[in-house]
Amino acid sequence: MLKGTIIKNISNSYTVLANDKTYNCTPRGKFRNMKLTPLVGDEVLIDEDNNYIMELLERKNEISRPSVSNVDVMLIVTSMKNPSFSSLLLDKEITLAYVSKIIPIICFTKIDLLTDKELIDYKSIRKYYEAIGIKCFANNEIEDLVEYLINKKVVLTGQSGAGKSSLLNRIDSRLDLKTQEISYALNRGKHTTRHIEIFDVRGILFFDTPGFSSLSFQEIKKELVRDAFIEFKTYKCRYQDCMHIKETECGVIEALNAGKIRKTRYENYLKIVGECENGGIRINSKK
Ligand SMILES: Nc1nc2c(ncn2[C@@H]2O[C@H](COP(=O)(O)OP(=O)(O)O)[C@@H](O)[C@H]2O)c(=O)[nH]1
Ligand SMILES: [Mg+2]
Ligand SMILES: [Zn+2]
Repeated sequence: MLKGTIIKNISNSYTVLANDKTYNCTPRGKFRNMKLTPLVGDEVLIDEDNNYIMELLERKNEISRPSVSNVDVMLIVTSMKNPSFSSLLLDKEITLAYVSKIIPIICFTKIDLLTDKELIDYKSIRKYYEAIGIKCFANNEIEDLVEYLINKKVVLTGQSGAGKSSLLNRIDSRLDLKTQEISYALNRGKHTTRHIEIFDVRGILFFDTPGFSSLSFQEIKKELVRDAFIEFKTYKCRYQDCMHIKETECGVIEALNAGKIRKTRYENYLKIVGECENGGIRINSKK
């Protein structure tokens, strides 16, 4: 038996990378009875003589649509202009990453298009996220970014036109990906079958699929969203389960009023919580 990682899946065929070799395997073993479907990103044990996946190891995380597992980093490509910067979109992506137990990092793009005044805003936005512990890069800091991402499994996310394909090209110019396209793909349309694959780009393991297909919070509990606003945890509230909305003696609201929490960030928090499964305001007028 060998331990390996599933790096590709087409219907019931899985490519497993183990000790620098690839094996085309089919699932066997007890997990099949448990209705567990192997995902790209899964750590598995294989019977290398018969090309069987025998065992699925525990996942550290998993996202659906696209279905992948064991994502180390969500690389959020965030344009500062064309398309214009949206703090709400960024905070939604960060929140979904944390809710999915994935570390978000930000790569800002199109800094070169900013006026001096806009540059000041950019610096202050970046400084805030860095201060709360989120790694930030700009797309001209490629070597620092590569150094951080090396040997990690990465999902790229960010709105269309943000500069995802361009970023991959900057990381490795041999990729020569088409830019200005609606969707990016490392394996440009050679295959008609929809499949997911992991590509090694200078030692970074990129899932060839964009991040969250939907930014919906409808099925997410508001407490999880609260916990995803990681800086809120540094403030003490009177109530342990404080949602930092209307409670008295709330350290987060005090920090907000003291200018320690960005106003837009807090407003985004309220908007996102409002979209949650149990986050809306309930009106019990109907009988
Ligand atoms: N000025 C400028 N243009 C950029 C930058 N990054 C990407 N672009 C351009 O923005 C457009 C969209 O980029 P693309 O990589 O296709 O975005 P994607 O949809 O996220 O893959 C293309 O015309 C790129 O050349 C940047 O940092 N500065
Ligand atoms: Mg693209
Ligand atoms: Zn509070």
